[in-house]
Amino acid sequence: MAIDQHPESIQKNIRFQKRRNLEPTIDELYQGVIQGNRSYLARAITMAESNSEQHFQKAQSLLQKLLPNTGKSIRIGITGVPGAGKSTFIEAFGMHLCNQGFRVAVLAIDPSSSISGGSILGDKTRMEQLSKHPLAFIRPSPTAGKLGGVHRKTREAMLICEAAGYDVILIETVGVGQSEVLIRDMVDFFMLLVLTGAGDELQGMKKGIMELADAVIVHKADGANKLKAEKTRQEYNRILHFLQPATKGWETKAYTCSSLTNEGIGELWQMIQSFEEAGKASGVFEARRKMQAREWLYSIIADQLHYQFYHHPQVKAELPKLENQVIAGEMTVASAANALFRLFMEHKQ
Ligand SMILES: Nc1nc2c(ncn2[C@@H]2O[C@H](COP(=O)(O)OP(=O)(O)OP(=O)(O)O)[C@@H](O)[C@H]2O)c(=O)[nH]1
Ligand SMILES: [Mg+2]
Repeated sequence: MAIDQHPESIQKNIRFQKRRNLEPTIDELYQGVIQGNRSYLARAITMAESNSEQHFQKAQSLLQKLLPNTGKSIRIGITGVPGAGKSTFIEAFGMHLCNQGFRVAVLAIDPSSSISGGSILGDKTRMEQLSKHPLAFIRPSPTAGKLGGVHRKTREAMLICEAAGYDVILIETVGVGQSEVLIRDMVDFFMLLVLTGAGDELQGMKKGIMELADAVIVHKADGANKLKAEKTRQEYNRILHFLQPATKGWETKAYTCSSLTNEGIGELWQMIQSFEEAGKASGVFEARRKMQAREWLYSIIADQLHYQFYHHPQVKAELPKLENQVIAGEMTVASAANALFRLFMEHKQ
């Protein structure tokens, strides 16, 4: 039977079935995302995360269309050493927000994902309730690829979630060096989760990381650990007092909370709301977003240049020889680099 001989509702279904395996158009993705359809949201993010050139172009057209619908959420970054309880905290904090009617998107940045090939973060087992909540959307870390690393992809996923109407974006990243700086550049509010009994650790903790934070959370402040947590909080406050605050006009302080008992979770959300209000009133909030967009542009240019250079056929062919000459002390570093750049410029692709 021809499709137009069926009643209209069935026709629709058949068309849907037929197209189910086809890739949605940019317009379908756009409509789906702004209507908050989770399946389209997930497909749009998958497209932005894809390493295929064709998907990259399509995702860019989609993002361009979505851009006016982005920017309305509060973007919160959460870092801390492995086991600090980041995922458990996101579960408790996210549930607190969802129960107040906020829509919460959870993204993860796993800088090692290009090596391990999978995500160790954003684990749904630690976010059992949240992953089932209709107001929450959880997305594991993308893997790095040739068209930019995990940071570009996470940034774009964040914009797509905003266009889909999510009010709060939580980004989890494991605290191991460089990733904190990169995540700081994409969020409005950045929190560092720490543990108690960190006396020595406190001394050795990199000042740089604490200077990126808008709040230091002494986590797992429950049971026998509660008193210790309070002491640790005071120690952190003493140190923070001497450090440069991350956000102009905002004093970075230490707080305690427990994701098991939920104690302190509500207060943290109130504190973040005060941060947003104060920053919006003073203009600091908007100024940071503008600076982040500007820096993002330069980082994408740098990524692209890096990629183009190292994938340039002549450069690829010559690089090992020149590298050997440099190592053998037969050629200076600068002249080897110059020779490669000449090849890159002369043989434009
Ligand atoms: N007592 C107590 N334990 C907690 C709390 N939050 C997390 N934990 C425990 O700490 C352990 C680590 O928690 P995760 O949430 O997986 O920690 P994480 O920082 O996300 O770890 P990675 O993703 O591996 O970096 C788990 O065994 C949790 O049950 C808390 O508030 N109190
Ligand atoms: Mg985790």
